[in-house]
Amino acid sequence: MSNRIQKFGFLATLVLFTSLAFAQSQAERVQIQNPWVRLNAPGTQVTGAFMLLGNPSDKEIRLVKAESQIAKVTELHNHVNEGGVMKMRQVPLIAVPAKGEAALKPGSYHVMLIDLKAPLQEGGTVPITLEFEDGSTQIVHARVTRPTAEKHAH
Ligand SMILES: [Cu+2]
Repeated sequence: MSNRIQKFGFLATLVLFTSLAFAQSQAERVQIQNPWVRLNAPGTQVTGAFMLLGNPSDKEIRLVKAESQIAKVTELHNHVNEGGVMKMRQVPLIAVPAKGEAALKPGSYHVMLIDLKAPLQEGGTVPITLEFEDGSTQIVHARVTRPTAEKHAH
């Protein structure tokens, strides 16, 4: 076998493995548990959405965008501690590590829903479209839930 054919065989194998690794989109690989939206406080037009993002695959998944028809603006946020004061910051992405998970929860990462177009109904669901780094999307239906005492204020 000539050197050239060996090289071709190696490259073909490489391409095969690469295409297998990318066969599933990030939206197909992510596993979403318990999506919920905080019932917004009376008189406010902003709230947060929370969920657990699981990644059973061996490649990182990156959530890069969220959209919802119920809000004019939807952003990805985190809470950061600035000199002892917790503040919200917009983040460009939320990474879900390979064989790991990312928790969107009060006081941490969340989907921020700004300028709500209609009042939320407790027990109802809100559709949120999640977009991942590869452009794939998944719609989650987040349950509108009244915040309890331990889910401290936004
Ligand atoms: Cu926020």
